[in-house]
Amino acid sequence: MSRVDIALVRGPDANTSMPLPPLGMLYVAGALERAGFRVAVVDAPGEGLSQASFLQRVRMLGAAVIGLSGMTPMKDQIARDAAMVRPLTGRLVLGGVHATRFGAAVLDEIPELDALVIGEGEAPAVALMQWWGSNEAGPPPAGVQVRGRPFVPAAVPKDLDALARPARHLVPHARYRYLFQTRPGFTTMISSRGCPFRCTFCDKTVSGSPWRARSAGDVVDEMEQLSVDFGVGSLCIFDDNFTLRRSRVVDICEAMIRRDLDLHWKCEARVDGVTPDLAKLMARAGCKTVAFGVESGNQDSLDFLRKDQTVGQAEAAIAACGTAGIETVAYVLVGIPGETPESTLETLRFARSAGIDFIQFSTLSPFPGTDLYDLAMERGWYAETAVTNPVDGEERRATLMPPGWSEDDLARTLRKLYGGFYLRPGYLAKQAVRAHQAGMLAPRARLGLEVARWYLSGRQVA
Ligand code: B12
Ligand code: SF4
Repeated sequence: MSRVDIALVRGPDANTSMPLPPLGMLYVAGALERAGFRVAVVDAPGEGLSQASFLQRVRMLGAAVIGLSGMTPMKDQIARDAAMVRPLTGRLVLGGVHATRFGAAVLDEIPELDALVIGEGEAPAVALMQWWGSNEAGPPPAGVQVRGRPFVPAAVPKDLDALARPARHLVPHARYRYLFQTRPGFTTMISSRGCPFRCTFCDKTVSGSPWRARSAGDVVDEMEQLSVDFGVGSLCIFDDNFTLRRSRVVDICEAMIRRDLDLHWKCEARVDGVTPDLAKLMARAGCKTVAFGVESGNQDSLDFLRKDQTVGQAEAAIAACGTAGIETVAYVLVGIPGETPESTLETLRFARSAGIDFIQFSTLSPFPGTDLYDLAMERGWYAETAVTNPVDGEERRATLMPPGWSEDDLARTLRKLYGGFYLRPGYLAKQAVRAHQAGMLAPRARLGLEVARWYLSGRQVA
């Protein structure tokens, strides 16, 4: 008899030096446990397992079903993992972004798979296990794609408070680390799903446009549980749009202050979502870092990307955080149509003067299902290049290659931007003092080392 009903597994990944908890899988694991299934999670990158010990662990579990997850850029790894674990189980299912975007085609691409879970996976995964348990009586459940059978999409969960919490007890969560972690004991969480904005490059395959949020009470209950039961001191909230409803952010922060939660946290936000008052309150509630999708310091580029935001809003949000004592991270895109390698350096000037603490410059990736991808295909601007940034998890990535740019231009511009932003004596001194005052010298030095290693390796320059 199998020791577990289902094992959700992530195979070794040589490109990920600092893996984060597999949150999507942990949500699915929580739902399966609640439904009475015996579940295990084997996270090779998180546990630092070699391929041999990963396979040994999975074999020992004797799982009737194995579940895999994956994003499109990792599709080769998904296929590798599927081939590796196939002999160790009776059934193999894939969920996550890649399965959701490409549906039945993935079953052709990866013959080892028996089924796909499309979209948010909690309810469909439970229904699939029950369907397999019933010897496939009736049609496949909603949200499940099986070879040669009709597919019916599952309804997206509207009441996120009703979901089981991620089954964090199934992974060695004390081992996870994050570049922007500010204290020992790190994990991630999600307080809302979806985003109503329409940025051309954004892949909303899984959670789509309708924004669904957990109540402030449920979010803060989970935070309290993380702090008390898991010893979490530093938390990253990975919502697409955490600050969309201001009153909910206010309620979350006030409840954190009232309950005296001693948590440091980071969130991702739009630049139109953080005002000076809100930043002050977030700082009082333990917010240490906000990452903004700044994208560009050029308004025409923002309009091209349909960001529905202005350069002025970015300046104001960054200033509001700075005044409140919150560090800012800006995500900035390189190779936007209409910009040239020279004009992109204007964004560098903007970034330096706006007082941003950290920047992640990335090339624009056209993902299937986005408007940018359709445009790239129509105009012949789609390419795959080795131009990555210091924190990219890929060796090659889908890259927009508009007129006026070559792979070499992108690589050189990225290096100039990173060097121009980070290698400033005044900036480095200021950051060192701030990090020291905040007791964050070690984590910040780690971040600096990652960037320096990438910069000095010169691997971007053709
Ligand atoms: C947090 C995050 C990260 C984190 C952590 C990833 C992780 N280990 O979990 C970090 C920062 C490391 C990261 C890195 C990257 N990311 Co990322 N990331 C996200 C983000 C913001 C949230 C993911 C999340 O936790 N969602 C919440 C959970 C609940 O949803 P979920 O993961 O989709 O899981 C649900 C379903 O998919 C399904 N499911 C998932 N797995 C499984 C497995 C089974 C068996 C079943 C049944 C169901 C199932 O059920 C889950 C519960 O409903 C998403 C945007 C988004 N909103 O999804 C982008 C996103 C997934 N990332 C993206 C990309 C491109 C990347 C990178 C490739 C970027 C880069 N160039 O390096 C790297 C890849 C790193 C790697 N090797 O994995 C893209 C994916 C695009 C695509 N078509 O694949 C997204 C969609 C961002 C975007 N809008 O463009 N990412
Ligand atoms: S980039 Fe951000 S604001 Fe734009 S659609 Fe995606 S999640 Fe929403």
